[in-house]
Formats: sequence, C-alpha cells, structure tokens
Amino acid sequence: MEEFANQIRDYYEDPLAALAKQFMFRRPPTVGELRRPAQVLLLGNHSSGKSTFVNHLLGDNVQNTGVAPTDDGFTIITHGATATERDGPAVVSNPDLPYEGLRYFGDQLVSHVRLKLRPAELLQRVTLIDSPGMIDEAKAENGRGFDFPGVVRWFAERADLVMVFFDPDKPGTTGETLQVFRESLAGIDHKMLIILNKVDQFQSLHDFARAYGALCWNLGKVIPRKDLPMIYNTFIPLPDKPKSRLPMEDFEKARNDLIGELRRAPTRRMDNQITQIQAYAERLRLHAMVINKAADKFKSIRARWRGFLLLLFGGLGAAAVGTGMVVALPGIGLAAVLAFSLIEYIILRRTKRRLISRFDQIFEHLHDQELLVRDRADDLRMMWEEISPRAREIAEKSGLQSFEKMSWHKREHLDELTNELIPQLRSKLHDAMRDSDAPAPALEQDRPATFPASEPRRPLVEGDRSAKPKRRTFF
Ligand SMILES: Nc1nc2c(ncn2[C@@H]2O[C@H](COP(=O)(O)OP(=O)(O)OP(=O)(O)O)[C@@H](O)[C@H]2O)c(=O)[nH]1
Ligand SMILES: [Mg+2]
Repeated sequence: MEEFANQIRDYYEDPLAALAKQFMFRRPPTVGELRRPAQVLLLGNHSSGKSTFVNHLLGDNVQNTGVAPTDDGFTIITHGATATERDGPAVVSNPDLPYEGLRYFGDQLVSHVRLKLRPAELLQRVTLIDSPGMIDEAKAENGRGFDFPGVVRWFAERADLVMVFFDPDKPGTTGETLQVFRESLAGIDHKMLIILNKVDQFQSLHDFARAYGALCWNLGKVIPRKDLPMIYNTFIPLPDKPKSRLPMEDFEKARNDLIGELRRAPTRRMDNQITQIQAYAERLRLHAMVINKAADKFKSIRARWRGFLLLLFGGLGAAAVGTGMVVALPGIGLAAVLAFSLIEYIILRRTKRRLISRFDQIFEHLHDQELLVRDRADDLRMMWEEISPRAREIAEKSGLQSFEKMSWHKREHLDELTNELIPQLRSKLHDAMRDSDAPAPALEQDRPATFPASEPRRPLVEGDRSAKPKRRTFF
C-alpha cells in the first residue's frame, strides 16, 4: 500500500500542485490528509448497537452502551500508545489532526466531539468514528444544537467506509435516519454498508422477515438505486442477552464478513484516494484548459489592439516628423494615451467579461471530440457544471491577463495522468487486491463466540498492549 500512497503523493506534487497554483484551483490534499489512516464512520438509530460493535471490535469497553440514547456526540477512536482522551476544542485546534474543518460547525458541535486513543492494533490502520444515535426529527430539531446532517456529511465524505446500523425496533423508520440518507449520504452509497443488527432478538423467522422487509421498503424510499445494497443481518454476542431460537450460523458469518470489510478499509482508502486524485485531476484539467484558452484569446485580442494603436500612433508620429509638423507631436501623444486608456479600461474589460460569459462555449469547443461520446459527455458536462462557477469567479477577480500560458509539455503530462497513469495505478491496485484476496482474518475464530462471564475480555484484534507500536502512527 505504501507504494501506491507514494505514487499518489508524487502525482499531486508534480504536475497537479503547480498547475493548481498557476490556475488558482483549490489546493490538493495535504500530506497529513493523505497519510492519515483509513476512517470508518458508524451511523445508525439510537440503541442499534454501534458502540457495542466498537467495543466488540476492540475487545474493550471503550464506549458506553445502553438501551436509552447513550451517545450524543461524535467519538473519534484512534491509535495511541496509551489510553487517553481529548476533548473537542483540543481536537479541532490541532493542525496535526485532520479535524480542523469541524470548527466551522460551531462551538455546540465542538463540545460534542471527543478523541479516544487506544493501543489496539486495528486502530493503527483504521480510525473508528462512533456517532450519536439518530432519533425522531422533532426531538432532533429541538435537541442537537448543531447541523447534524451537515456534520454527518462532513465525516462521511472523508470516511472510507460508512456503516449504517438498524435494529429490529426501528428498521429505518426514524425520521432523522431518512433525513441523513437524503441529505448526508447522497452520492456516497459506494462506501456504505447497511447492517440489520441485533438479529438475535428475533424468535421467529416471521419476525425477522417482517423487520427485513420493512428495512428494505424504507431504504428503497431513500436510496435512489434500482437494486438495494446488500444488508448484513447480524448481531453481537453478548453474555447477558437471551438466545434466539433461530439458527445463528449465517448471522455469525455476516458478522465476520462485516469485520473483514472493516479490516479491508485501508485498501478501500487507497482505492478512494485514486478516485479522489482522478476526480481532482480531471476537474483541474477542465478548469485550467478553459481559463488557459480564454486567457490566450484575451491576450491575443489585447496584443492586436496594442499593435494597431502602436502602428497608428507610430505612423502618425513619423508622418508628423517627416512633414515637419513637430507641433502636432504632443497632441498625437495625448491622443495615444487616451486611446490606450480607452482600450485598456473599456474595450478590454468588456472583452474579458464577454470571454468569461462564453466559458461554456469554450468548454464545448475544447472538448468537441470527447463530447461526441455520450457517456463521457454526461460526465464531462456534470464536472464542468460543478466547477464552472468558481472558474468564472477566479477569472473575474484576477483578470485573464494574469494567467501564465499552460505549456504544451504540462498539458501533455496532465492528459497522460488522467487518461493513462491514474487508471493504470487503479488497475495495479486491483491486481494487488486480487493477489492478496485471501479472506480477511476471521477475528471471530480467535476468541470464543461469547465472553465467559468469569474470563476477562480479550482484544478481538490481537496486539500486545504493553509493547510499543511497531509502526509510527499518524497521531
Ligand atoms: N440482543 C442484542 N443486544 C444488543 C446488540 N448490540 C447491542 N445490544 C444492546 O443494545 C443496547 C444499545 O447498544 P449501544 O451499543 O449502546 O447502541 P448505540 O447504537 O451505540 O446507541 P446510541 O449511542 O444511543 O446511539 C445495549 O443495551 C446493548 O447491550 C445485539 O447484537 N444483540
Ligand atoms: Mg453509542
């Protein structure tokens, strides 16, 4: 994975960062952001078992659990040599941590963020984010005091895996859950796993089928897909809970699969990073090419005007000298200054505005070949719609004359990156994933299915807690 991470970093450094600077595009992600471990966000209605799942993974009571709504904030659980905790203000003001952006959601949210450091081995590669349980809309509006769907979107966009928990009592019926699906998780269903948890509470197949059907029905309303995503039907073995009469093997297997997916999050992270760099490079390419073309046109119009005026007034000056009418020279000079000012401040400004208003045509013209292919056309147009307002704003504010021309070599390099190098990197990653497609360590086999009351809990993710971590971690 290191090899892929380095390659991605190199591509950002050269050519993307320099081009982004040249055309005032948004900056590429920082090295810190690129190096942070994979993130898994746990969402779900209250009491659906998110915190219990975290504790199960880490083999430790890291999070409080309970039947009443327990968590009212976001807990970031990551690796640290010793078990420590930090509160929200310390987390969002630490530039070494990738959570500074949360500050913009206000103090109320910041006071609802916690960072827990634990020495579990799993956390060296994956950071877990436990979230407040989702409740009914009415209660949420009165109670949260911060933009809950917005914060969920913030975390979900940065997460490599989003696990959404449901339980038999509330199979997708909580108002806030539906709102979060519509507002926060739209467009990111490729990294979402749906879990119907606590299936050990069902005593009959009939009850299970009803809850499963209700969940599918509710999801169908909020996930705009023809097919429903896979649902992991599972439970967490707890010693104090009554046993179900249903056969549990399939549900146990689903739990192993789920944990396997979670352990594969670093690979997913790499895949997501490749998607991210591809998206970044393609958008930067559109932005830079359109501005470059407009700037080029602007400069050539300006050069023509200047050439024309130089010729005109140079000619008039020469004629005045040649015919001995030297007295006319100051007048010609004044007229030249006026003409230059008129061109600079009125005509060229209008030209700039006209060119900026024609960005859409420039885009269409530049991509006429590519736009003939329908799938590609939709893709390109969507991207252009997304970035064009910012491209216009930048061109307005900084003036087209300030952009240095994109060299042929840079353009070739950018094309090669988006069309060949990044797709090649992705197929190399997929090859590597296939080669190492041995099933993820089945953690469940490492331990008994339930915790014997007398035995202390053993971490599911094995690791010598007293030993120093082998790898230097991000935190
Ligand atoms: N029977 C059974 N009970 C479970 C399971 N998972 C969790 N529980 C119980 O459900 C209750 C709620 O679990 P939590 O882990 O606190 O749920 P949560 O989703 O974190 O809840 P909030 O923090 O309020 O959002 C606790 O009493 C757990 O013991 C499960 O798989 N089966
Ligand atoms: Mg909880």
